[in-house]
Amino acid sequence: MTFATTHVPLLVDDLRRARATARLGRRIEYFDSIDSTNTEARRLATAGAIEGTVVIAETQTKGRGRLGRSWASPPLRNLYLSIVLRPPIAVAEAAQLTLVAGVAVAETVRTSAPRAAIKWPNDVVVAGRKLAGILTEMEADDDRVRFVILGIGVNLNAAPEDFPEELRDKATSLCAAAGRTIDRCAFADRLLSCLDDRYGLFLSKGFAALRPLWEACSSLTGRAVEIAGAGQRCAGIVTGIGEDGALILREATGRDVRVVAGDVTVIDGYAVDRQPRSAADC
Ligand code: BT5
Repeated sequence: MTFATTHVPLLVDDLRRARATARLGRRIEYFDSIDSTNTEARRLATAGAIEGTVVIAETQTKGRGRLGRSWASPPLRNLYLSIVLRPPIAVAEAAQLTLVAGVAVAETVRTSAPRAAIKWPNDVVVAGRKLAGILTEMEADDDRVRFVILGIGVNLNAAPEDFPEELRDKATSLCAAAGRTIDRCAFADRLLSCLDDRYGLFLSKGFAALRPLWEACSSLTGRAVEIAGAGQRCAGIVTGIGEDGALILREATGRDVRVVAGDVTVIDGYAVDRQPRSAADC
């Protein structure tokens, strides 16, 4: 695979035109460089930004993952965006938006890389290497969500040497998986369209309606895993996902446990090589 050596800025005005009448992307704020698109989107949301406001940057100096981890953001190669959502849902349902976004990212990536799959809760991987990550942050009034910031990072045209040394054998890009350079503007438009559709389904019918789509993209069902999170560790075979988005594990004792957050390690290796079970229709 030969990676492009020159990279040009995203054609944001084309993206703005394409998204002008859509729910997600009707306002797009674009930055050459920013600390974190999630931080900027949160600032805009606090100041009253409408649902569907999108922040995109060519690079981030403090791109964030979960739990204070960092997100490598080499300039001009990839997609770093955050979306302001104002769903009329309870706080307990907000984590399901990570799964909704996972479906949209996986379905969009699969149009170029059919082997891509979701690794619960917030990764999209190809053959065990991370191609995309999702960071969902929330503000609430009592039990109701005030806004959610959905941050999505997708490695599109990064070559291995664009990543820090320690990520080179863990990360991949869509360019590497698909064997061709990816048009970042067209990808962003397709991703936002797909997410708009899946988010609409979530709002009208709840996560239960998205569950089959999520299951069709999951890399974990049937696999032996270990999950560490919230100070505890459990292990078992993944049997699926609940209607509330919890991962369901069957322990060696035969008992089913529901896991709502954590980091998954696949015990039987990473040979994820599945064809999609349902065609992406975005
Ligand atoms: C995530 O966290 O995967 C969420 C990443 C969200 C990034 C987006 S970019 C736009 C928006 N603005 C932000 O500031 N963030 C969001 P987590 O599951 O905690 O995974 C973080 C781990 O992924 C790191 O500790 C690394 O091991 C790995 N990693 C970091 N950068 C990566 C990259 N570019 N590609 C693949 N893996 C990466």
